[in-house]
Amino acid sequence: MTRRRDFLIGMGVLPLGAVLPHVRAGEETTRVPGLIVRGVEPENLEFPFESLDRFVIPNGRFYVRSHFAVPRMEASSWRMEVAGAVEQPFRIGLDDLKKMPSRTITAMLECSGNGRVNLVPKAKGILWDSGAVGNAEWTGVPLAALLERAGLKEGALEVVLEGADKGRVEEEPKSPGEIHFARSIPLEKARRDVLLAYQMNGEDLSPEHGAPLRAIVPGWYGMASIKWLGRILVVDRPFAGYFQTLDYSYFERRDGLPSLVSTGENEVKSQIARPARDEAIPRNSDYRVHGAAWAGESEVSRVEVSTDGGKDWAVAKLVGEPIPHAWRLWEWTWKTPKQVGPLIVMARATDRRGRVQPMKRDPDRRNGMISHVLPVRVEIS
Ligand SMILES: Nc1nc2c(c(=O)[nH]1)N[C@H]1C(S)=C(S)[C@@H](COP(=O)(O)O)O[C@H]1N2
Ligand SMILES: [Mo]
Repeated sequence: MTRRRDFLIGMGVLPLGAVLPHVRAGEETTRVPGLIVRGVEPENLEFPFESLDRFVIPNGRFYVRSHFAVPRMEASSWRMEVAGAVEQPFRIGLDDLKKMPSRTITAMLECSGNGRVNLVPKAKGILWDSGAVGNAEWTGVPLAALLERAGLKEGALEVVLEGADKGRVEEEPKSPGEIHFARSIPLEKARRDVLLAYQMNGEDLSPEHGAPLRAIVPGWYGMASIKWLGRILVVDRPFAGYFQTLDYSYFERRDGLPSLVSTGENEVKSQIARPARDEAIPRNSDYRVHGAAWAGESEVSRVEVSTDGGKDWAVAKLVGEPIPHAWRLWEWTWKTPKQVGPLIVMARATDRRGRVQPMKRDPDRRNGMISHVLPVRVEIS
């Protein structure tokens, strides 16, 4: 019955007692055991973050965020176009891409809406809890190699990555009819560390994660990592597409003037896996508080934990070595109090740039970039 509860709560739109068309109550879908269903068409799946137990999330447990239906593409006939402000536009297939020198990186992806369920008042979009985030190994070809081959024209400014998926946004603000999911990245970032990946954790990309080819834009929120790549377009003026302006954007104040900016780099953030919300914790014992932290293009330098609502903070242990653009697991042993009753546990991360996770939500971020410290209520028993 827990699965059914997950569906109902996850969908947020179904009245209690309603049953999804092809998902029967109490039944796990064959494709998604262990993931929380947040949407069926298109399919959106959340990783239950309290189950975090390793550095790399296996493919079958990695969250899925798709705006439109998964485009059906045969890897053998798939071709990607490289065009725009380039000297030599070309099309390339998967076999030729795989002949190019490959690179493997570890990088985390976090959806800009991760944690949205915590926002008050309720914000627009899928009400993710803390599991629209994951860390994986990606293998593919650096975007720089394709740009090099195409040759950039004078004035090239940004690189637009376009997915083969398409559809209409029906609610306001409506899309101009049917559109592809597309985003741009500044040329400098595109050349420095964007990977065009055909493998995830050593396996061919699965359809829901962007087969046959997707971008990985390390250190940036997930929306930049375009799946099902169909076209790479070099442009000589800023791209202002739907998912770059009307969606996935926030207000930045310059000289007191709020100005809309496209969402880019990840904020510094830590998340607690355990204790889970409302977990009962034995009194007067050793308890392992643990989770993961990340810092976009910077590096996590410290994670602290508070068990008294934010008065005192203890420094947690960062596990392993830092890997650029990957998340960092952390842990801390809590000597739990003798006294029973409710308590608030919190974690906060700091990065090498000196950015600290804020205690309060900044409403200028609209419905995304949710990185403030979130309290986890537990029961000492
Ligand atoms: N073509 C395409 N690419 C996309 C999306 C999409 O809907 N279409 N969603 C983006 C968003 S918002 C996120 S958070 C990541 C999620 O990647 P994943 O589904 O592999 O976890 O993909 C991004 N790339
Ligand atoms: Mo996202």
